[in-house]
Amino acid sequence: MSMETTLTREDIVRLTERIEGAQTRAYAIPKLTNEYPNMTHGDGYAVQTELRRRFIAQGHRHVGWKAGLTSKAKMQQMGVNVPSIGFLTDRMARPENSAISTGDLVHPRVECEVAFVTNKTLIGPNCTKEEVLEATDYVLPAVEIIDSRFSGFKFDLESVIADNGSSARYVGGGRARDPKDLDLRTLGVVMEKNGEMVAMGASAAVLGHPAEAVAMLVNILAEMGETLPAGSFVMSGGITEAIAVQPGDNVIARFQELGSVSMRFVE
Ligand code: 0L1
Ligand code: MG
Repeated sequence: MSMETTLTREDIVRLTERIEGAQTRAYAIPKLTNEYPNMTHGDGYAVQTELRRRFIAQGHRHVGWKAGLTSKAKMQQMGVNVPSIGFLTDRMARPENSAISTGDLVHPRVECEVAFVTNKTLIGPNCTKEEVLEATDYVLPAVEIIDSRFSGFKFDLESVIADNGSSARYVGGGRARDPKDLDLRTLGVVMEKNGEMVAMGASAAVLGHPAEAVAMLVNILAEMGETLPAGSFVMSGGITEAIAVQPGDNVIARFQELGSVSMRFVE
């Protein structure tokens, strides 16, 4: 992925303010490329980096990263051929079994993911799946609540990257396991909403192996001049399709070998 940028510093600050407003006050905005049709992926990451800088300056703690658009199905749906990454903070985390408010979200949708917690620094640009597994303290099942801030889901990769990969909330749960004791390619996952199965998949949907997605993330970080520190929490990308949720919905994600993660949604 090229990190070439075209926007001026003023434009990056302007777009960051637009995204920050939409995220923190939960309203939809038009995709950024309507106004900046020549925006690049690098410009999207420049906006995302400025957003991260602002949140950290406001006291949010940066705890890790997420890989997004890591399944062929999602890439096809979006018409893109590269995954994306976004940052995760402590303010986005929600406890397992908790009530999650949708009043401060625009278009909440849930997807099942394997999360990794690292215990060694990972450095790109040639990071491999094997290095990721070697640097993983444990994996755990997780649900990401994504929330695209773009009106009518009309977006493109540049806009999604600037919107921090639609990151909004995440919930970890189940059992923490050493990945050496599991076959991470073949984990089956079922998502239920209000007692009905709404999505299912196998972890190989994520670039063939979820650790590949973490390696890809480390390699994108290298292009941004960054590394993945030990102690990072990393969401490796949706195994199932994203399912819309609304107040009153109860969601449970059941992962083979890893246990389940549940939550309910309220106003
Ligand atoms: O987590 C992800 O796969 C990011 C999805 C970004 C696009 C969307 O909001 O559907
Ligand atoms: Mg995701």
